[in-house]
Amino acid sequence: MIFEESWRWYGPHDPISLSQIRQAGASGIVNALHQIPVGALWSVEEIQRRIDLIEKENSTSTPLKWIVVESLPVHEDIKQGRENRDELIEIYCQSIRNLARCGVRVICYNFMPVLDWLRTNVRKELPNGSTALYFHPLDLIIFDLYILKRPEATKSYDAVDIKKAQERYSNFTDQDISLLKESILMALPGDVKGFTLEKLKLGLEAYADIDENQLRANLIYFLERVIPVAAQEGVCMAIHPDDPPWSVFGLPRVVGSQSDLEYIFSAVPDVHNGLTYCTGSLGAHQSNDLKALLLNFEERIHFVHLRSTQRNKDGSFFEANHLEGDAGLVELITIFYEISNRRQKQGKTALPMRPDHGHQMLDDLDKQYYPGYSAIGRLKGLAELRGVASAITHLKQQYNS
Ligand code: DNO
Repeated sequence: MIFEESWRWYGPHDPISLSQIRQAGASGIVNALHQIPVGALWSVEEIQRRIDLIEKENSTSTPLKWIVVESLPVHEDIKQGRENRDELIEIYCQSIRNLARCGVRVICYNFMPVLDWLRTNVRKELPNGSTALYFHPLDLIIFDLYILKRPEATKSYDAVDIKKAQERYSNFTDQDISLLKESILMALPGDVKGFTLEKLKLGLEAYADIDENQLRANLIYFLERVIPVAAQEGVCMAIHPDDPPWSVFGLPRVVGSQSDLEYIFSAVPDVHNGLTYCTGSLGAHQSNDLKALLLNFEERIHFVHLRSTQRNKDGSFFEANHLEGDAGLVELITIFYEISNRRQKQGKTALPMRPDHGHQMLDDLDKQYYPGYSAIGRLKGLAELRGVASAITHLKQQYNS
Protein backbone atom coordinates (compact mmCIF):
# COMPACT_ATOMS: atom_id res chain seq x y z
CA MET A 1 0.00 0.00 0.00
CA ILE A 2 1.62 3.23 -1.13
CA PHE A 3 -0.65 5.49 0.87
CA GLU A 4 -3.25 5.31 3.57
CA GLU A 5 -6.15 6.82 1.62
CA SER A 6 -7.71 9.57 3.63
CA TRP A 7 -10.43 12.19 3.31
CA ARG A 8 -10.88 15.58 4.91
CA TRP A 9 -14.08 15.69 6.91
CA TYR A 10 -15.21 18.97 8.44
CA GLY A 11 -17.11 17.34 11.28
CA PRO A 12 -20.82 17.03 12.02
CA HIS A 13 -21.66 20.07 9.86
CA ASP A 14 -19.95 18.70 6.76
CA PRO A 15 -22.53 18.07 4.01
CA ILE A 16 -20.64 14.84 3.28
CA SER A 17 -21.32 12.11 5.79
CA LEU A 18 -18.95 9.54 7.21
CA SER A 19 -20.82 6.77 5.47
CA GLN A 20 -20.31 8.54 2.13
CA ILE A 21 -16.59 8.77 2.88
CA ARG A 22 -16.64 5.04 3.53
CA GLN A 23 -18.24 4.50 0.14
CA ALA A 24 -15.46 6.56 -1.43
CA GLY A 25 -13.08 3.92 -0.10
CA ALA A 26 -11.07 6.12 2.24
CA SER A 27 -10.19 4.78 5.65
CA GLY A 28 -8.28 7.65 7.22
CA ILE A 29 -10.20 10.66 8.45
CA VAL A 30 -8.56 14.06 8.39
CA ASN A 31 -10.37 16.22 10.85
CA ALA A 32 -10.22 19.20 13.21
CA LEU A 33 -12.25 20.53 16.11
CA HIS A 34 -13.37 23.63 14.24
CA GLN A 35 -15.79 24.54 17.01
CA ILE A 36 -12.93 25.34 19.39
CA PRO A 37 -11.69 28.93 18.99
CA VAL A 38 -8.12 29.36 17.76
CA GLY A 39 -5.82 29.48 20.77
CA ALA A 40 -8.06 27.48 23.11
CA LEU A 41 -7.24 24.03 24.45
CA TRP A 42 -8.34 20.83 22.73
CA SER A 43 -9.34 18.78 25.75
CA VAL A 44 -9.12 15.00 25.93
CA GLU A 45 -12.91 14.90 26.33
CA GLU A 46 -13.56 16.89 23.13
CA ILE A 47 -11.02 14.88 21.15
CA GLN A 48 -12.42 11.60 22.42
CA ARG A 49 -15.98 12.68 21.64
CA ARG A 50 -14.94 13.28 18.02
CA ILE A 51 -13.14 9.94 17.85
CA ASP A 52 -16.26 8.21 19.15
CA LEU A 53 -18.33 9.92 16.47
CA ILE A 54 -15.92 8.93 13.69
CA GLU A 55 -15.70 5.35 14.91
CA LYS A 56 -19.39 4.95 15.80
CA GLU A 57 -20.30 2.71 12.89
CA ASN A 58 -17.00 0.88 12.71
CA SER A 59 -18.34 -2.42 13.98
CA THR A 60 -20.73 -2.70 11.06
CA SER A 61 -18.56 -1.73 8.14
CA THR A 62 -15.15 -0.61 6.88
CA PRO A 63 -13.43 1.02 9.85
CA LEU A 64 -12.70 4.73 9.78
CA LYS A 65 -10.02 6.25 11.97
CA TRP A 66 -9.04 9.82 12.72
CA ILE A 67 -5.43 9.74 11.59
CA VAL A 68 -4.50 13.35 10.88
CA VAL A 69 -5.44 16.67 12.44
CA GLU A 70 -5.90 19.36 9.83
CA SER A 71 -5.44 21.86 11.30
CA LEU A 72 -4.42 22.60 14.84
CA PRO A 73 -4.36 26.33 14.08
CA VAL A 74 -1.64 28.62 15.35
CA HIS A 75 -2.91 31.79 17.02
CA GLU A 76 -2.09 35.08 15.28
CA ASP A 77 -0.37 36.34 18.45
CA ILE A 78 2.15 33.50 18.11
CA LYS A 79 2.74 34.35 14.45
CA GLN A 80 3.15 38.00 15.39
CA GLY A 81 5.36 37.21 18.40
CA ARG A 82 3.14 39.11 20.85
CA GLU A 83 3.74 39.15 24.61
CA ASN A 84 1.22 36.43 25.39
CA ARG A 85 2.73 33.94 22.97
CA ASP A 86 4.34 31.72 25.63
CA GLU A 87 0.98 31.16 27.24
CA LEU A 88 -0.58 30.31 23.85
CA ILE A 89 2.30 28.01 22.94
CA GLU A 90 1.86 26.15 26.22
CA ILE A 91 -1.83 25.60 25.40
CA TYR A 92 -0.81 24.38 21.93
CA CYS A 93 1.64 21.92 23.52
CA GLN A 94 -1.06 20.65 25.84
CA SER A 95 -3.38 20.09 22.88
CA ILE A 96 -0.59 18.02 21.28
CA ARG A 97 -0.27 15.95 24.46
CA ASN A 98 -4.03 15.43 24.57
CA LEU A 99 -4.17 14.35 20.93
CA ALA A 100 -1.33 11.90 21.55
CA ARG A 101 -3.13 10.52 24.56
CA CYS A 102 -6.09 9.78 22.31
CA GLY A 103 -3.87 8.22 19.62
CA VAL A 104 -3.95 10.99 16.97
CA ARG A 105 -0.33 11.48 16.00
CA VAL A 106 -0.05 13.56 12.82
CA ILE A 107 -0.80 17.27 13.02
CA CYS A 108 -1.00 19.55 9.99
CA TYR A 109 -0.85 23.30 10.61
CA ASN A 110 0.30 26.39 8.78
CA PHE A 111 2.09 29.62 9.55
CA MET A 112 0.40 31.88 6.99
CA PRO A 113 -0.36 35.30 8.47
CA VAL A 114 -4.01 36.38 8.59
CA LEU A 115 -5.26 34.25 5.72
CA ASP A 116 -4.99 30.60 4.82
CA TRP A 117 -5.12 29.58 1.15
CA LEU A 118 -6.28 32.21 -1.27
CA ARG A 119 -7.99 32.13 -4.67
CA THR A 120 -9.44 34.95 -6.74
CA ASN A 121 -12.22 32.78 -8.16
CA VAL A 122 -13.58 29.76 -6.31
CA ARG A 123 -15.98 28.90 -9.15
CA LYS A 124 -14.00 29.20 -12.37
CA GLU A 125 -15.92 27.42 -15.08
CA LEU A 126 -13.86 24.93 -17.05
CA PRO A 127 -14.54 24.18 -20.73
CA ASN A 128 -16.38 20.97 -19.75
CA GLY A 129 -18.82 22.81 -17.46
CA SER A 130 -17.37 21.81 -14.08
CA THR A 131 -15.79 24.46 -11.87
CA ALA A 132 -12.33 24.76 -10.35
CA LEU A 133 -10.41 27.00 -7.95
CA TYR A 134 -8.48 29.70 -9.80
CA PHE A 135 -5.97 32.42 -9.03
CA HIS A 136 -5.13 35.42 -11.20
CA PRO A 137 -2.46 37.81 -9.87
CA LEU A 138 -4.08 40.83 -11.54
CA ASP A 139 -7.39 40.07 -9.81
CA LEU A 140 -5.59 40.12 -6.49
CA ILE A 141 -4.27 43.59 -7.36
CA ILE A 142 -7.77 44.68 -8.39
CA PHE A 143 -9.16 43.51 -5.07
CA ASP A 144 -6.37 45.22 -3.15
CA LEU A 145 -6.65 48.55 -5.01
CA TYR A 146 -10.36 48.92 -5.72
CA ILE A 147 -12.22 46.78 -3.21
CA LEU A 148 -10.06 46.61 -0.09
CA LYS A 149 -8.47 49.99 -0.88
CA ARG A 150 -5.46 49.21 1.28
CA PRO A 151 -3.53 52.47 1.68
CA GLU A 152 -0.15 50.82 1.07
CA ALA A 153 -1.35 48.66 -1.81
CA THR A 154 0.50 50.39 -4.65
CA LYS A 155 3.84 49.71 -2.90
CA SER A 156 3.30 45.97 -3.22
CA TYR A 157 3.14 45.78 -7.02
CA ASP A 158 5.13 47.04 -9.94
CA ALA A 159 3.80 49.85 -12.13
CA VAL A 160 3.31 47.66 -15.21
CA ASP A 161 1.12 45.22 -13.31
CA ILE A 162 -0.89 48.04 -11.75
CA LYS A 163 -1.55 49.40 -15.25
CA LYS A 164 -2.62 45.98 -16.49
CA ALA A 165 -4.88 45.56 -13.47
CA GLN A 166 -6.49 48.97 -14.16
CA GLU A 167 -7.24 47.91 -17.72
CA ARG A 168 -8.63 44.58 -16.64
CA TYR A 169 -10.77 46.26 -13.99
CA SER A 170 -12.29 48.60 -16.54
CA ASN A 171 -14.00 45.57 -18.10
CA PHE A 172 -15.22 44.13 -14.80
CA THR A 173 -18.99 43.69 -14.34
CA ASP A 174 -20.72 43.96 -10.96
CA GLN A 175 -20.91 40.20 -11.00
CA ASP A 176 -17.13 39.91 -11.50
CA ILE A 177 -16.59 42.22 -8.55
CA SER A 178 -18.86 40.33 -6.23
CA LEU A 179 -17.39 36.96 -7.19
CA LEU A 180 -13.88 38.28 -6.59
CA LYS A 181 -14.89 39.70 -3.23
CA GLU A 182 -16.66 36.55 -2.20
CA SER A 183 -13.74 34.35 -3.28
CA ILE A 184 -11.10 36.30 -1.38
CA LEU A 185 -13.15 36.83 1.73
CA MET A 186 -14.17 33.20 1.65
CA ALA A 187 -14.57 31.60 5.00
CA LEU A 188 -11.37 29.93 6.01
CA PRO A 189 -11.76 26.19 5.71
CA GLY A 190 -14.10 25.09 8.45
CA ASP A 191 -14.88 28.64 9.53
CA VAL A 192 -18.48 29.53 8.90
CA LYS A 193 -18.19 33.24 9.49
CA GLY A 194 -15.64 34.28 6.92
CA PHE A 195 -13.82 37.55 6.64
CA THR A 196 -15.11 41.05 6.24
CA LEU A 197 -13.12 43.81 4.57
CA GLU A 198 -12.73 45.45 7.97
CA LYS A 199 -11.45 42.29 9.61
CA LEU A 200 -9.02 41.72 6.78
CA LYS A 201 -7.73 45.31 7.01
CA LEU A 202 -7.16 45.00 10.74
CA GLY A 203 -5.42 41.67 10.26
CA LEU A 204 -3.10 43.17 7.65
CA GLU A 205 -2.32 46.22 9.80
CA ALA A 206 -1.10 43.96 12.58
CA TYR A 207 1.74 42.90 10.27
CA ALA A 208 2.84 46.42 9.38
CA ASP A 209 6.12 45.96 11.29
CA ILE A 210 6.63 42.26 10.68
CA ASP A 211 8.81 41.35 7.74
CA GLU A 212 9.85 37.93 6.51
CA ASN A 213 12.81 37.72 8.87
CA GLN A 214 10.66 38.50 11.85
CA LEU A 215 7.94 36.05 10.85
CA ARG A 216 10.57 33.37 10.29
CA ALA A 217 12.06 34.06 13.72
CA ASN A 218 8.57 33.77 15.25
CA LEU A 219 8.06 30.44 13.51
CA ILE A 220 11.35 29.09 14.81
CA TYR A 221 10.54 30.35 18.32
CA PHE A 222 7.28 28.40 18.12
CA LEU A 223 8.96 25.25 16.77
CA GLU A 224 11.73 25.30 19.36
CA ARG A 225 9.06 24.98 22.03
CA VAL A 226 6.54 22.75 20.30
CA ILE A 227 8.75 20.17 18.58
CA PRO A 228 10.35 18.78 21.78
CA VAL A 229 6.85 18.13 23.14
CA ALA A 230 5.76 16.52 19.86
CA ALA A 231 8.92 14.35 19.83
CA GLN A 232 8.31 13.22 23.37
CA GLU A 233 4.72 12.31 22.55
CA GLY A 234 5.59 10.65 19.22
CA VAL A 235 3.56 13.23 17.31
CA CYS A 236 4.61 14.28 13.80
CA MET A 237 4.09 17.96 13.10
CA ALA A 238 3.52 18.63 9.39
CA ILE A 239 3.67 22.27 8.35
CA HIS A 240 1.51 23.10 5.35
CA PRO A 241 3.18 25.22 2.66
CA ASP A 242 1.88 28.69 1.95
CA ASP A 243 -0.79 28.71 -0.72
CA PRO A 244 0.00 30.35 -3.05
CA PRO A 245 3.66 30.19 -2.08
CA TRP A 246 4.35 33.92 -2.32
CA SER A 247 3.46 37.12 -0.52
CA VAL A 248 -0.13 38.38 -0.78
CA PHE A 249 -1.34 41.87 0.27
CA GLY A 250 2.23 42.71 1.27
CA LEU A 251 2.17 40.03 3.98
CA PRO A 252 5.30 38.06 4.71
CA ARG A 253 5.14 34.36 3.82
CA VAL A 254 7.99 32.03 4.75
CA VAL A 255 6.96 28.46 3.89
CA GLY A 256 6.96 28.39 0.12
CA SER A 257 10.24 27.13 -1.29
CA GLN A 258 13.01 24.60 -0.91
CA SER A 259 15.21 27.15 0.86
CA ASP A 260 12.38 28.13 3.23
CA LEU A 261 11.94 24.49 4.16
CA GLU A 262 15.66 23.88 4.53
CA TYR A 263 15.84 26.80 6.92
CA ILE A 264 12.95 25.55 9.02
CA PHE A 265 14.28 22.00 9.24
CA SER A 266 17.87 22.93 9.92
CA ALA A 267 16.84 25.36 12.67
CA VAL A 268 14.90 22.61 14.45
CA PRO A 269 16.34 19.34 13.12
CA ASP A 270 14.23 16.80 14.98
CA VAL A 271 12.35 14.72 12.41
CA HIS A 272 9.05 15.41 14.18
CA ASN A 273 9.45 18.86 12.66
CA GLY A 274 8.01 17.84 9.32
CA LEU A 275 6.05 18.73 6.25
CA THR A 276 2.67 18.33 4.64
CA TYR A 277 3.84 17.66 1.11
CA CYS A 278 1.16 19.57 -0.79
CA THR A 279 1.82 19.27 -4.51
CA GLY A 280 -0.83 21.87 -5.31
CA SER A 281 0.52 24.63 -3.08
CA LEU A 282 4.21 24.06 -3.77
CA GLY A 283 3.56 23.37 -7.44
CA ALA A 284 1.92 26.75 -8.02
CA HIS A 285 5.41 28.30 -8.12
CA GLN A 286 7.35 27.30 -11.18
CA SER A 287 10.69 27.36 -9.40
CA ASN A 288 9.59 24.60 -7.03
CA ASP A 289 10.77 21.23 -8.29
CA LEU A 290 8.23 18.84 -6.77
CA LYS A 291 10.37 15.78 -7.43
CA ALA A 292 13.46 17.28 -5.80
CA LEU A 293 11.42 18.46 -2.83
CA LEU A 294 9.99 14.99 -2.35
CA LEU A 295 13.38 13.34 -2.44
CA ASN A 296 15.06 15.99 -0.29
CA PHE A 297 12.48 15.96 2.45
CA GLU A 298 11.41 12.32 2.31
CA GLU A 299 12.13 11.73 6.01
CA ARG A 300 10.11 14.76 7.02
CA ILE A 301 7.01 14.18 4.99
CA HIS A 302 4.32 13.06 7.39
CA PHE A 303 1.23 13.85 5.34
CA VAL A 304 0.53 14.14 1.62
CA HIS A 305 -1.93 16.34 -0.29
CA LEU A 306 -2.17 15.39 -3.95
CA ARG A 307 -3.53 17.78 -6.55
CA SER A 308 -2.16 19.51 -9.61
CA THR A 309 -2.16 23.17 -10.54
CA GLN A 310 -1.91 24.28 -14.14
CA ARG A 311 0.07 27.48 -14.55
CA ASN A 312 -0.85 29.77 -17.42
CA LYS A 313 1.41 32.21 -19.30
CA ASP A 314 -0.31 35.25 -17.78
CA GLY A 315 0.75 34.19 -14.27
CA SER A 316 -2.63 32.76 -13.36
CA PHE A 317 -3.21 29.16 -12.35
CA PHE A 318 -6.16 26.85 -11.88
CA GLU A 319 -6.57 23.48 -10.28
CA ALA A 320 -6.49 20.93 -13.09
CA ASN A 321 -7.69 17.34 -13.08
CA HIS A 322 -5.51 15.43 -10.65
CA LEU A 323 -3.59 13.61 -13.37
CA GLU A 324 -3.18 16.66 -15.60
CA GLY A 325 -1.60 20.08 -14.97
CA ASP A 326 2.00 20.74 -14.00
CA ALA A 327 2.48 18.52 -10.96
CA GLY A 328 3.19 15.27 -12.77
CA LEU A 329 1.51 13.15 -10.14
CA VAL A 330 2.11 9.84 -11.93
CA GLU A 331 5.86 10.27 -11.66
CA LEU A 332 5.61 11.46 -8.08
CA ILE A 333 3.50 8.46 -7.10
CA THR A 334 6.19 6.24 -8.65
CA ILE A 335 8.65 7.84 -6.22
CA PHE A 336 6.16 7.40 -3.40
CA TYR A 337 6.11 3.68 -4.24
CA GLU A 338 9.84 3.49 -3.44
CA ILE A 339 9.33 5.63 -0.35
CA SER A 340 6.58 3.33 0.89
CA ASN A 341 8.93 0.34 0.50
CA ARG A 342 11.61 2.10 2.49
CA ARG A 343 9.09 3.06 5.16
CA GLN A 344 7.87 -0.49 5.40
CA LYS A 345 11.40 -1.74 5.97
CA GLN A 346 11.77 0.79 8.77
CA GLY A 347 8.57 -0.50 10.35
CA LYS A 348 6.64 2.70 9.55
CA THR A 349 3.02 2.81 8.46
CA ALA A 350 1.91 4.04 5.02
CA LEU A 351 1.82 7.81 4.59
CA PRO A 352 -1.63 9.32 4.94
CA MET A 353 -2.63 10.91 1.64
CA ARG A 354 -5.75 12.77 0.74
CA PRO A 355 -6.94 13.84 -2.69
CA ASP A 356 -6.70 17.57 -2.23
CA HIS A 357 -9.55 19.65 -3.60
CA GLY A 358 -11.67 18.54 -6.51
CA HIS A 359 -13.77 20.10 -9.22
CA GLN A 360 -17.40 20.83 -8.58
CA MET A 361 -19.26 18.73 -11.12
CA LEU A 362 -22.35 16.67 -12.00
CA ASP A 363 -24.98 16.63 -9.25
CA ASP A 364 -22.68 18.61 -6.98
CA LEU A 365 -22.78 21.77 -9.10
CA ASP A 366 -25.76 23.22 -7.26
CA LYS A 367 -24.76 22.12 -3.80
CA GLN A 368 -23.06 24.11 -1.08
CA TYR A 369 -19.61 22.84 -0.17
CA TYR A 370 -16.47 24.35 1.25
CA PRO A 371 -14.75 25.43 -1.99
CA GLY A 372 -12.62 22.59 -3.28
CA TYR A 373 -14.25 20.07 -0.96
CA SER A 374 -17.10 18.63 -3.03
CA ALA A 375 -17.97 14.95 -2.89
CA ILE A 376 -17.89 13.87 -6.53
CA GLY A 377 -14.82 15.88 -7.56
CA ARG A 378 -12.77 14.49 -4.70
CA LEU A 379 -14.15 11.01 -5.25
CA LYS A 380 -12.95 11.28 -8.85
CA GLY A 381 -9.54 12.54 -7.71
CA LEU A 382 -9.18 9.75 -5.18
CA ALA A 383 -10.24 7.10 -7.69
CA GLU A 384 -7.75 8.34 -10.27
CA LEU A 385 -4.92 8.46 -7.74
CA ARG A 386 -5.85 5.01 -6.46
CA GLY A 387 -5.76 3.73 -10.05
CA VAL A 388 -2.28 5.14 -10.59
CA ALA A 389 -1.03 3.78 -7.27
CA SER A 390 -2.35 0.32 -7.93
CA ALA A 391 -1.05 0.24 -11.53
CA ILE A 392 2.41 1.27 -10.34
CA THR A 393 2.38 -1.31 -7.55
CA HIS A 394 1.25 -4.00 -9.94
CA LEU A 395 3.85 -3.18 -12.59
CA LYS A 396 6.71 -2.78 -10.13
CA GLN A 397 5.95 -6.06 -8.44
CA GLN A 398 5.66 -7.88 -11.75
CA TYR A 399 8.86 -6.32 -13.00
CA ASN A 400 10.77 -7.10 -9.80
CA SER A 401 9.60 -10.70 -9.55
C1 DNO B 1 -6.70 23.98 1.67
C2 DNO B 1 -5.92 23.34 2.73
C3 DNO B 1 -5.33 24.33 3.69
C4 DNO B 1 -4.75 23.61 4.89
C5 DNO B 1 -4.17 24.51 5.94
C6 DNO B 1 -3.38 23.69 6.93
O1 DNO B 1 -7.52 23.39 1.07
O2 DNO B 1 -4.94 22.53 2.21
O3 DNO B 1 -6.33 25.19 4.11
O4 DNO B 1 -5.75 22.88 5.52
O5 DNO B 1 -3.36 25.46 5.40
O6 DNO B 1 -3.17 24.43 8.08
